[in-house]
Amino acid sequence: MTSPADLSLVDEPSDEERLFDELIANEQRIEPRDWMPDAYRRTLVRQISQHAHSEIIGMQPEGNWITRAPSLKRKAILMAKVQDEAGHGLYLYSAAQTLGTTREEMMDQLLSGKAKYSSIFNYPTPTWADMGAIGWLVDGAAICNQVPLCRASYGPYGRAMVRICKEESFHQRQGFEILLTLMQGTDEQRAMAQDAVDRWYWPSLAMFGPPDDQSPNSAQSMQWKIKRFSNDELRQRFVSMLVPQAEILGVTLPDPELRYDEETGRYEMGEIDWDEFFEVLRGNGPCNAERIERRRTAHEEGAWVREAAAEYARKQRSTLVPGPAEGAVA
Ligand code: BYC
Repeated sequence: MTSPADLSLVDEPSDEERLFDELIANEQRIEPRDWMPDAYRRTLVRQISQHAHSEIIGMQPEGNWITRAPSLKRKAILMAKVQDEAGHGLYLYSAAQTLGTTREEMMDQLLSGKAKYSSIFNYPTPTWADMGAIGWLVDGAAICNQVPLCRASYGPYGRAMVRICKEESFHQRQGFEILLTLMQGTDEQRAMAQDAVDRWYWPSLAMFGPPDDQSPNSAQSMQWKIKRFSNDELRQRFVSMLVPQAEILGVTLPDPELRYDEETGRYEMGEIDWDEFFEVLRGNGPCNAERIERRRTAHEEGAWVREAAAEYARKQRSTLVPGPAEGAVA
């Protein structure tokens, strides 16, 4: 029979756990070699790898417009933006690798459909104005969500986010500027901009994830200080950022129920179509199949690059100048 003394031993946190809890409580960072609970590690790998996949898949809707952007300057800007997204994916895969998961494992999970990536990238980009709406709304949502992640308790993730957020700010401005230019153009251009905003507004609100009462991971992630704000709090912050910017642009946000409540100091909004969101997560969005197929093909066609890079690294290692202890010449 277990005595009360034995039970108290079972419940007692280990020294490692105590140190981990202390670091979190004191706003200090957890680093790759520190002890961490398995669930903390798993949560980080899940979130960081999903984030990395989102950046990589997120290159497709815009990559689609590089050759068709309306001027050389706009092509160059868009190309730089898409390259930034590749870079963000790489910082994030590297951060996830510090937790003991290989790049190959993460890529397999993406290509087999096991890993999620952001719902937003399963929508099509039929017009040039979509580049404006993605920058303004999607990168705008990304900034709201990601600035607090710069303070995430896991060091490599937080540090990667600092650089990513700086670049996201530029992305958001370039999107805003595309829409502003269109809104100062012809009736047709204004209609194109409004149509893109109509199509991207709701999916960009859904990007923040399910409502707080249906978000299974939020409470624990906030306790671990990976997430600093809940999905609904960030969505609210995003809408309050958009309203004055929409006025400057002269576009209408497509939510007839949107209004500021003086009493609560919050925006009241219409209902997001969560059935649509969960369908997209199940792989049934307008572009899910196309996005994964494109990534799979790119991965297969890029095999020779990975092989060449691995061979180059092997050769570099084998021709390394020996250190003084092994090869010092008198
Ligand atoms: N799409 O308990 P919850 C970018 C999943 S890249 C798909 O609230 P959590 C950009 C969620 O994963 C933008 N799935 O989860 C790139 C969970 O499923 P699992 C990407 C979603 O993790 C290129 C389940 O729903 N940003 O900006 O606490 C060009 C329950 O959710 C989504 C990031 O990845 C979604 N929208 O909170 C332009 C930011 N939402 O994993 C722009 C980092 C939720 O249990 N990630 N799910 O099977 C985060 O901040 C958090 O992971 C989330 C979700 C707020 C997204």
